[in-house]
Amino acid sequence: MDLIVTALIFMFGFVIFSFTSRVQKKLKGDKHPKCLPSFPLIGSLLSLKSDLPPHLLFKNLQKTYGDLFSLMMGPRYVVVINHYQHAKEVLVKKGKYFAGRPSLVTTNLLSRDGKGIAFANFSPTWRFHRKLVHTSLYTSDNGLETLEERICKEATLICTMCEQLVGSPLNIMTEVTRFIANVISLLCFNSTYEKDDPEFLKMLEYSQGIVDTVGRDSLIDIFPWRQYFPSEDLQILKRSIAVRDSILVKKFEEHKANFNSDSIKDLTDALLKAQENAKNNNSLVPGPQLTDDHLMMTVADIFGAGVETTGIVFAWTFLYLLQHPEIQTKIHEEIDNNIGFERTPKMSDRSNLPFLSATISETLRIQPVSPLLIPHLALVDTCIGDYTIPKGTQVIINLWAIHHDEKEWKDPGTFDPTRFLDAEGKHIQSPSPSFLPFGAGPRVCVGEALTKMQLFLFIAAFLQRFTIEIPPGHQLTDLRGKFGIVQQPGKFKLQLKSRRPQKGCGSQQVVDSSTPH
Ligand code: STR
Repeated sequence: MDLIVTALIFMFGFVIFSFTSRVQKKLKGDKHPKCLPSFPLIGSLLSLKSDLPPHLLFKNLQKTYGDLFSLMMGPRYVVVINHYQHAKEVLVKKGKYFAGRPSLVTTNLLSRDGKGIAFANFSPTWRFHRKLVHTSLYTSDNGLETLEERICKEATLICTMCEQLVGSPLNIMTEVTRFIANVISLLCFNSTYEKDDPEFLKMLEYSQGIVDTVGRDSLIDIFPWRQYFPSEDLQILKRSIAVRDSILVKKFEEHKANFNSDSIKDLTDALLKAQENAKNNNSLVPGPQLTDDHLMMTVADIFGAGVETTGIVFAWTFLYLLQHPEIQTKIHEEIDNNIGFERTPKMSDRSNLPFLSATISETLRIQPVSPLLIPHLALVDTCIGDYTIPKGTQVIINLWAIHHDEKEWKDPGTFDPTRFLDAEGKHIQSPSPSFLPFGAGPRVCVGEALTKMQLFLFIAAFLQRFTIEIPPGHQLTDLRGKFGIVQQPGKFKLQLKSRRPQKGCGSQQVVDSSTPH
């Protein structure tokens, strides 16, 4: 065994060495980014060893190596971008050149070798699936409720459920996540989960397993040969994927059995319809791939993204409001003055609630959901600024550094929604170009509009009815979060206080906050 490992190490050492020198040869004579010290076989691993999570480490390295620097992730040549100008060049200006995705062991396992949307390489199939998703999410020409109506319904349900939780310290996210997940479940599968639904609990567990292990540049992704040796992470990932697949296949088969092309109710139906159209259209030209595997991976990405993003922003917003009660009071005043207690907030209220919108933007700035985005890949020989970038270079955008750039944001570590307000108190979408919470360009988040709508409607409906407080005797959870493909906050407890309607302000029954249930 030892002999085999040694032989393998030498073999890979040779491959890595020849790759490194190939990259360096290509770069010779051109201006290339400063590279972290790098050695054959291990690349720059020694410089990357740190207690800090990668986004903070990269931000620190920026001081020594500049806004844009490179490193060797084992055999892979990686460029790290810490400034918005370079980020915009990669994402927007040269978006097509950098629209690839590196092929990683963990993301390949998750996406059945790069199918779906999030981790699929740039291709006509990828583009087609993305378009289908976009149309299915945002057009409702089938007599179903509009997206806004569906979200409002779930938001009202959350609030009604929370009325029963007023008074005692609780981990609110366990309850709230189901309503947030139900919106994406409706859109993907036209179904929702009830409290304590075993499938829902299974889904949360596998999803956490995936977030903990996928695309984190773990040793398995850096040294693909490690997948052939025992690894706990890989086991967790494989087990989580198996559970996901059992749920996914069941839903997919049910949809196939009940499919009716005249009644498209959700994303799965829409994808099946595209598959049927492609079958009926016996074109000689090969079209985008629409195998069952392709369809399932697309739904799995959208569902996974829907579950693992909006809830996280919701939780971060709660944490910052607990830290800044004065901000919560301002939002309450804004809601009271513009909506009152009689009706559920709507999207058309957004322009009247600039402080709430600014608070959401500030949360997305200070705690970007995906601090390093999903890595990009250069599809051609190209450049960033005057730096030469060879085809095959992996590009990591450090969104954290961009959102915490001291030159663009005063005291970037301070939570201050007023930076997103103009002199008249109106919400500014982006006071600095150094703000890209959903990425940009061809690979911009396909759920951006949906997420923004959910955040506004959920948070407005929630704060209309409740005040959140740190339970007596509890400490505020630290705000560092847990690094991963998404940055999750730590678990925390809060206490809900029901808000009493002001005198003469409608008949809605509101529970007195001071009487715990
Ligand atoms: C969460 C866990 C899961 O079950 C499936 C996925 C696949 C899509 C991923 C999602 C993940 C995490 C959030 C991602 C999303 C695609 C886009 C989104 C990475 C791993 C973001 O970029 C924030």
